[in-house]
Amino acid sequence: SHIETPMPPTKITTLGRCPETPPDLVGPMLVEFASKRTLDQVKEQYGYALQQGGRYKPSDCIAQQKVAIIIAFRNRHEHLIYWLHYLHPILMRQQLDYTVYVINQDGEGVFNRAKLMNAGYVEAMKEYDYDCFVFSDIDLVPMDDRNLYRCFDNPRHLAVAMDKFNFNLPYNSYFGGVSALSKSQYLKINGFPNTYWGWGGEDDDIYGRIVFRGMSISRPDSVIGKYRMIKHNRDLHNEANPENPGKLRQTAQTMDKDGLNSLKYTVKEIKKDVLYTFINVDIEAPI
Ligand code: UDH
Ligand code: NGS
Repeated sequence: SHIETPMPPTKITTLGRCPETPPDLVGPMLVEFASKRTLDQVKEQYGYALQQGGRYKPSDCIAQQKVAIIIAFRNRHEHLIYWLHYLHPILMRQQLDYTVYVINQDGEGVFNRAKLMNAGYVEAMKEYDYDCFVFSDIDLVPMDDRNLYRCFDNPRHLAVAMDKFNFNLPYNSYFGGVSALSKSQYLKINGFPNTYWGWGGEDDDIYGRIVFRGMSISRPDSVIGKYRMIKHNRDLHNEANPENPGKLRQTAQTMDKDGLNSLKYTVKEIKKDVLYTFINVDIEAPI
């Protein structure tokens, strides 16, 4: 027999969408890398507001966008602490529904920033239906929280005024440091190239892909787009690769076969820290 049990009354709270302009932004901020910080201090300060894996969403409104922050990483733990210390409160004030993904290159082979970013995109998409992907270097901290870590009508370049370039672009087509692409913008360019091993050129290739697909670059102005970079020496196994600059003449031809559709890597470990999701990947790097 079938008995109808009446549903108990449920309290319905409907959240509205967060405003287009987040209300609690402060504008210009002091950013310095002289104070020593520990991961535990950062956890104590911001851990309470986060879900496992460095995940946040505003409690009082529905975020405008679901954003995966993807960082290509290896052996930069001190930089990671500064990045988390500065970025978590900024991203919270920006009222984003976000997760921080640290994509670690396994082993000592030649580094490949763009391929790690591609792996980060695929892994993030397995977890949640993100609308927007912000690709960031670990050593770049924005100096103004009005520089929104979200996506725009065209691919967005965020790091437009870095201290090391005297708060200017080094050249007009520069697309390095920090950028944001929506899922559809990213798919339109077949993701990033997988074949730029070592330092240099992958950001210029991405710029080319965007232009060849008829899109343009969106940017904040050079006041809002200021960044500080943590000073560091050149890493081991990430030497400038003399093969890379020449590849840029071929981007229009290579972009259809080198990218998301040719990506091969294996996940070795996924660790959910309070402050970030750590994904260790083998990207088949040459020694
Ligand atoms: N990255 C790592 N580990 C590495 C290499 C690169 O995590 O071993 C990541 C990290 O997110 C970094 C990004 O890749 O921010 C870009 O690499 P990079 O910082 O080496 O590039 P950048 O152009 O520096 O900033 C190049 C060397 C500059 C030497 C200057 C000496 N004064
Ligand atoms: C260009 C590189 C870019 C790099 C930019 C800034 O020459 O990848 O310099 O470099 N392009 C090539 O190598 C083809 S920086 O001044 O930060 O060392 O982002």
